[in-house]
Amino acid sequence: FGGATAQAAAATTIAVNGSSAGRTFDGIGAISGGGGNSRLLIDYPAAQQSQILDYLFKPDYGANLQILKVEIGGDANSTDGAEPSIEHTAGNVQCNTGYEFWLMEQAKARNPDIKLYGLAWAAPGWIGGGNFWSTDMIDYLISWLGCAKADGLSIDYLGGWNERGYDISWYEQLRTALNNAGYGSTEIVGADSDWSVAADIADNSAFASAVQIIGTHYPCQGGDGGNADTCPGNATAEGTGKPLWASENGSQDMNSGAPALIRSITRGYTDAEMTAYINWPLIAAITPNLPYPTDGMMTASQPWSGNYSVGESTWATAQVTQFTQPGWQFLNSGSGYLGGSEQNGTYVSLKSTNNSDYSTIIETTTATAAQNVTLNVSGGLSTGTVHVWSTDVDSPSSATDFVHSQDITPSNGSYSFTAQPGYIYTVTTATGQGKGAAASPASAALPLPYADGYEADATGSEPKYLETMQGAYQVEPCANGRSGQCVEQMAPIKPIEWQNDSDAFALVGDTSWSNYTVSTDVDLEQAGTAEIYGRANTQDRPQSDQAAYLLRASNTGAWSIDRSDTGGTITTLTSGTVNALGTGTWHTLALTMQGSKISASIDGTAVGSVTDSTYTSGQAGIGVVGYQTDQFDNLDITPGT
Ligand code: 147
Repeated sequence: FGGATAQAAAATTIAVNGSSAGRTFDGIGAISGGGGNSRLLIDYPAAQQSQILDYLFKPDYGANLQILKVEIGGDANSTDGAEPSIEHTAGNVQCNTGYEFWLMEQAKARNPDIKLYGLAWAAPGWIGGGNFWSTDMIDYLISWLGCAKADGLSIDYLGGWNERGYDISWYEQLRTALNNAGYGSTEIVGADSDWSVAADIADNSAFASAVQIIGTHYPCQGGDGGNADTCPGNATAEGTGKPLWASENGSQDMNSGAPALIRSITRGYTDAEMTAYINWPLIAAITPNLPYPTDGMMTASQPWSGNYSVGESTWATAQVTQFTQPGWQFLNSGSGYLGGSEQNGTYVSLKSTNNSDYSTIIETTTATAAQNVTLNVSGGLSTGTVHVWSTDVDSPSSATDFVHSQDITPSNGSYSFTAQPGYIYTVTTATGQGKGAAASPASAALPLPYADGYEADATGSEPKYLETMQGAYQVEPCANGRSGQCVEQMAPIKPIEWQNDSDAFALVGDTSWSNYTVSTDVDLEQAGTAEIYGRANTQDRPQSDQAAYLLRASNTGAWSIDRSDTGGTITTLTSGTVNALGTGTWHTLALTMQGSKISASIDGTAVGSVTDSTYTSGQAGIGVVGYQTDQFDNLDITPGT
């Protein structure tokens, strides 16, 4: 004892050599889609909406995303909702549906260099007679690219079918069709599934020339509950010479998932030569009863209060994106494991296209002790002042997020610093970075009464605050003698699904609502059953697993009060028959929840009542059993006592 008792810290020397080989960096991005996760963002008050978009896209402010991948809506549920198609029925292209074009425009307005990527999860049922891998689907994708183009958006990357494998000849036909339609510069990603596509690309030169990028999902999820301790590479994929992307990864809480996020980026390159990382999802702009309510860069679940929250994932992402650009080059000499062991941490170095600036990103998220890091800069790179930025990503706190902690003057191109465990460090010659300071208002429930006659909503849009879970609910001129605007279920047949089928339904409002009456006018356009939801509570996957009370009413006059559970069962609590409602005429349905009493009325006449105390709070909603194109109007939610 005495003397030098401290254990020598592991030490690493990183050779940041500008002449090193390395792959081209394609960017870090996130996914709006797969699906419905951005839904409430477009309904935010202007000031907070702009702040949220700044945190996501504005350079040198927050996540500074370099790639925005969006869902090409298909009228079917793709995790947290159904995103609307541009073509609910064959031949009727409506470019103004949904929010993804709007979101891409907002991203481009903030960062003209952001890359755009489109991918379908589901598709309208008319396509290919229900066959996704069809010429109809290729034509449909070209229509979607045309809608983007009409908005001034050029789509850099296009995929096939999310996590549903691939059809080689379809991809080849897609390439030809894109070239012929003037989209030769749009690169095709194959196949947004697993690595198996690589073997077919390696074996088949026609397929290889159709697909420009190999995109695989969750390559860094490993077997460790999403902790991304390794990112097993794929030698066949590497051998193709194509860019290799984690074209979806993540599915992590916005705070606790940040260490896995940075490991997936750095280890994605050191272990698997992956040059892009795309996080699922971009944002959780959904109500908290839906699956994955806190995943993404941020949460924004209350357009009525403007409340939002910036996740640690934003700052973990910023540690890479604010210090690089797509087109920079990885330096293999400056990429590896601290102290030679992945457990101590990993690092990657990238140089600018100016061949002078560089950034080295170091993560110590699995380290247990401080380490000494020496960087030796050579090969024509700048030996000027180095700026050190850090985020304590294992113990999130705004005081330790994205801190410019140190400036170092290298001596003969060499310098050292101490890396604490649990951190991300970026050492860089680049400047201009910044940490956004906009602050969210407090959270607050949406007050009752709440009503929507849909007159203020844009025609073709999804009504304010309405979260479509299946099918397509869209504002349209009212039918059958009613003036003004109504909401119509626009998907006339079962879509090509990505997950299971359910009623075509939509939820609205605050999950804390407890005692209230929800009423709506409904016009049955075809024979069948319409429904209203009350106390819509937790939804499990798939969307049919929705806790709620239902009033169902059919054109025949048959009605029931039902309870839908997260196990996916629907139990009839009481039922009866009134005079036929018929089709093409307007009626009013109402469901009242007061304590454990659940009661219903049709056209103002009480029809039934039952006692059930399973669910005590939740949202309202509207729905159709099947895919009738029924209309709804005058949603009215009045508080009980
Ligand atoms: C993804 C879907 O592509 C997303 O739309 C969303 O549903 C997300 C939710 O976690 O799931 O699919 C995954 C596929 C594979 C894994 C995780 C998600 N995986 O292997 O861990």
